[in-house]
Amino acid sequence: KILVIGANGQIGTELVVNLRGRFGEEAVIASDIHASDHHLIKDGPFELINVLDKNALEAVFEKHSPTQVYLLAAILSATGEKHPKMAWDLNMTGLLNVLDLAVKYKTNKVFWPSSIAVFGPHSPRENTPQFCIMDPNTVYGFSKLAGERWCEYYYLKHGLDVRSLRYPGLIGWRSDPGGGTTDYAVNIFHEALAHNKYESFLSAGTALPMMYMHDAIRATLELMDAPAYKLSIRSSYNLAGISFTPEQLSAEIKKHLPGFEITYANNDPRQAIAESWPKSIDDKKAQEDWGWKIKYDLVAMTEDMLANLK
Ligand code: VAH
Repeated sequence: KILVIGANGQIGTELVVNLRGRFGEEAVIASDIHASDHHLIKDGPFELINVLDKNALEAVFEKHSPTQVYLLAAILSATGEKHPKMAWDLNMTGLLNVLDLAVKYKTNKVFWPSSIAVFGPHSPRENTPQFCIMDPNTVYGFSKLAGERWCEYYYLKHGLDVRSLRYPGLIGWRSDPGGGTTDYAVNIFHEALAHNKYESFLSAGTALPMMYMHDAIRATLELMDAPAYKLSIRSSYNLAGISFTPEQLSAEIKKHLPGFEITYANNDPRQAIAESWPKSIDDKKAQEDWGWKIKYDLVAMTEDMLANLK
């Protein structure tokens, strides 16, 4: 059995759909703090879980003895700045509860997402390497950095096979993002199709590392399938996708929707968050260790998003 915690989220929904497609619906238990209303999820096995309620979480481990656990529950960058203590508590205590129970119940493999948000203003901003100065200044960012340290610690001290990816901003059509700084790159498609215009909360030239959801899910499953001896990173792997600005994304959308107009808000708090992050990532380690290779570029992603959202 595979347990996906945070199944109602942007990544969790996609993971449940893909894992059920691969292992069968009954083998994948979706869970979240609220019941799911997503048409692709709601009919399969589901458990209500609050990752902060360790006893209730343990009861689910007891009941299902999951062989794999994917922990996607988290508060993202923008929301985390509005509720810093809640973000720290959910992101950290939730992870520690899962790591503890995974050791206790001998879970074979655990997946936990980190983010390019672990880098900060003094990290190199172009082709940011796997190892460098990391001074994240968002609660989300340093909760993910601390989480990476805990994951490596549980691997080294308890032999727990926990694996992680530093996701870029993720863009998909099946599920909506929530509370992130990169969400503009999803919202823009919905607004373009509905109103032929979009006001971006990030400025025109703000480059960020991004990735199409299909590539992010494939990277996750390829990492989880990789033989353990191949993995030299037990904190979290850099994962590079496409790097683009709101201006470049809107130009690509305009090729399909010629009348589309983008405008730019100013002094949105997410601008400062975006400017503390890398513009592009070096994922040489993922390429070397487990053969990572991106498939979707900006052109292919834009085509596929519009085709599926139309
Ligand atoms: C966020 N989507 O914006 C997340 C992600 C790299 C960005 O961590 O907070």
